[in-house]
Amino acid sequence: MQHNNSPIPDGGAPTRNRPFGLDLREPFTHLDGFDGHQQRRLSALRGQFADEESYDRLVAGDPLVYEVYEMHRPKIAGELLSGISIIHPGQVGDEFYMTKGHFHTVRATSEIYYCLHGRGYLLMQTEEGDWAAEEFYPGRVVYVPPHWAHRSVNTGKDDDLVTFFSYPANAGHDYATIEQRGFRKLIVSKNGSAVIVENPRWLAGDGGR
Ligand code: S6P
Ligand code: ZN
Repeated sequence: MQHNNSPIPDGGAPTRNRPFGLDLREPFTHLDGFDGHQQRRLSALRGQFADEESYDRLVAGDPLVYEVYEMHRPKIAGELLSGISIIHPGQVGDEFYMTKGHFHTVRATSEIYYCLHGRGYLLMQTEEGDWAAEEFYPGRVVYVPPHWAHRSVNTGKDDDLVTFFSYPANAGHDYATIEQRGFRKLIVSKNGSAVIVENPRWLAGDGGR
């Protein structure tokens, strides 16, 4: 394995300028090949869970909800960003742990996910209110077309949901639209199963019109 690390013009972080490979194998606990590691705790998801009473109770301990390992590349068209998302198991009320969810700032950019471990869904929606939920299980690929917001949801009882993702490096992240409007659907536990229900607090957008 040959890595030629040199400064990159847009951020100064070292990057690899030669082809390289990475092993992604169980257990997904030592992801040394990645450059960045972010952790998101429950406090980062304020306003996103339907059961506010349960949220307020749980946020006092601020549990770790998910982690993202990233491979740094210049954030320019032609490059790809990729990494691993690990959503830990848990619920707020009857709603499963999930990511914040976002649109790409450059709406015309897509993304691809590959599930390595666990069970869950990729919940998606357009600004016009169309929605979709694609299941995650090991070996499953999910494609997010341009213009679709996306949020990963871990429906496993005790298990992490682990996915590999890749998307155009110039995509950017628009979190504000989802923070303000929410997702149209919630994924909740009902009698031991994961079910998709309406989000009563979802604010339909105008599709930018
Ligand atoms: C980025 C891609 C993933 C998410 C990650 C965490 O475009 O979709 O890397 O960033 O799954 O989700 P979020 O919504 O907190 O960025
Ligand atoms: Zn994305």
